[in-house]
Amino acid sequence: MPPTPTRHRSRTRSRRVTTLSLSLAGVITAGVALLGVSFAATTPPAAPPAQPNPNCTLRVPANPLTAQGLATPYRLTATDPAQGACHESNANQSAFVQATVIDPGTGTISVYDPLVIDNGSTPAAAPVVPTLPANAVVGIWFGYNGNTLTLAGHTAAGNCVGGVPGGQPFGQFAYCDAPAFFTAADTAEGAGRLTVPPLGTAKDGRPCLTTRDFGLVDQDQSDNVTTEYLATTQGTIAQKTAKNGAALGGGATMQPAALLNGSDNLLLDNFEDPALGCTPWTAPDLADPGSMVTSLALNELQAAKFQADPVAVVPLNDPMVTENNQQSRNKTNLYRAGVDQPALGATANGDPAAYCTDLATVGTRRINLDKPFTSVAASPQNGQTLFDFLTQRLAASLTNLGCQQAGSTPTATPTASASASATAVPTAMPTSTGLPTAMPTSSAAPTTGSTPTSSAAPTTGSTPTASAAPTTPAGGCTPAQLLADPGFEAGTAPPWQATPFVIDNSGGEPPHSGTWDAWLDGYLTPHTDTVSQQVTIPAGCKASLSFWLHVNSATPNSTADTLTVVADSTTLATYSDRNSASGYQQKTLDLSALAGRTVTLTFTGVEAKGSSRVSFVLDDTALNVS
Ligand SMILES: [Ca+2]
Ligand SMILES: [Ca+2]
Repeated sequence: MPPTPTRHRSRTRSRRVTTLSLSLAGVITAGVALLGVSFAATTPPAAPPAQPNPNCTLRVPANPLTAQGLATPYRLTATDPAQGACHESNANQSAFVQATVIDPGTGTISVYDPLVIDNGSTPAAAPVVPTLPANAVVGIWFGYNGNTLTLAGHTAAGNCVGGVPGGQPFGQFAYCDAPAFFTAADTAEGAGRLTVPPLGTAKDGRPCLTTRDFGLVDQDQSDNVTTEYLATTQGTIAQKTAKNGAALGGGATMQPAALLNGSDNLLLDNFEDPALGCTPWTAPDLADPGSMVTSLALNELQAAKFQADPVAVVPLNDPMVTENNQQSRNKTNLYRAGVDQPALGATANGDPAAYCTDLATVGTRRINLDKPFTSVAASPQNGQTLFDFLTQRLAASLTNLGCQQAGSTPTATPTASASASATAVPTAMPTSTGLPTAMPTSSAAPTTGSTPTSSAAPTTGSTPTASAAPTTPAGGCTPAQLLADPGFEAGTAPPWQATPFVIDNSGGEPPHSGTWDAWLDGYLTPHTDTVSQQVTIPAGCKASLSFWLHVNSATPNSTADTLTVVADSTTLATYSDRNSASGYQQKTLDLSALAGRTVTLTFTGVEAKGSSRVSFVLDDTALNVS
């Protein structure tokens, strides 16, 4: 894909979104500021600049894969000192290191989080020297709260990879000897020495999430780590251990919260799992006896073994694997090798459009499915529910991945859907505090008048006119279209009555025209959605109900999942998986027998199997009388 100005802008923006939304920077900086005021008289902390240098370099110590190397602090410096200093205690600049260790003889896995300190400083407490098993295989992963972390120092000794040699770094991510770790883990598992624990079942009845579930991933999946550090108000850093927590005296000299790395892994292990009643896989912390901790490597091992289709693996348009905003197969494969993902091939081919489609459909529906749990759960963003956080993160990811340009799903009207999704995504963003049900009502309204009226009228006009013209009832009937908001462009109910998330502008299932459609089901779990409207059909009229239907089923030969059209209790039509098609098809039903009655028209979508996904999507309805 050739680079475009839009892609360049989105790349920059994606970094900001990732950092801002996931780093907990707000929480921590607020706390630092408070303490800074309280202790200003005695301990003047170096106030972080308003715009801290977002690009820092981490110096890898000697022999990084040995016990002594793990216990030697990594040193943070500015990549370009002219852009300002880098301070590990500044939550916007913090870099994080996480090692995971396997004993190939026993298959035992443990975790060790090496320390990061400012270059030229000393740790708040000396790192614990871990005891490693004989022949231990050590993988190291990095995360970063700024934009671009560059590795320097003894990178060759650690087989460290931060990007294509001589090219741009991945950004917030790097690793040392990760492929060797995963190979050793796979070998141990194959030999029965290592058992990867199953995912368990979430409160929503679905398997617990993994870092390769489209319900969790964002534009740069499988990035960053779950490492936490303790920081003093003087800016010195220590490993987060029980001993250090006690020895350093708690609140008196410590920053009030640990330094955290905004990451997909942290989101999964610390927020999604607790909200959904799931438990992340943990292993002993070699720096903190008795403590069990999570790690990126554990997450990826579990995802590799248990994530069901569709499996999210790093796509070619992930901003961390592009090079000068161009896709790079080499860089994509390097990244994937560091997180135990298959190289590009016939499967897992990195197709941006497929990734966009799965993110928009599977991702949207899982987030909606989990709303009862995530809307009452904490998120990494202070004052924001987990549901709101996930909704905005998904919308930003679709934008940052250029999913509109990629054309996520073939539709009858590609131009309309492209512009529709483009407007839909940013609209959802500003609703940070409000409940998501209210989402883009206001901004969607202007579209309503123009688009649906003009586009819906001609389409629907043709069919009924032909049949109605020859026989005008003797009593006379004023021709009219009776349904309110026939293209769902109001973006809300009423005039339609609908179950949650049916009236949708996520672009996950693109509309037939305009920005909105009625998207029933698509949850990959047994689920029923309805959308209905009451209408009075005048006596003496012939009546014709038409609508555009898109059925998207993973099992197109099945008849288990159904969409029924009912007028009060009279079933007018039933569709099923067998009506699957790549785009919309217009359906027309004769309602003349209902003349003189007031009835409620109800579309009911039943996702019955739950073992395979089905979506029924409606748009541009019309009830024409004549
Ligand atoms: Ca990410
Ligand atoms: Ca529409």
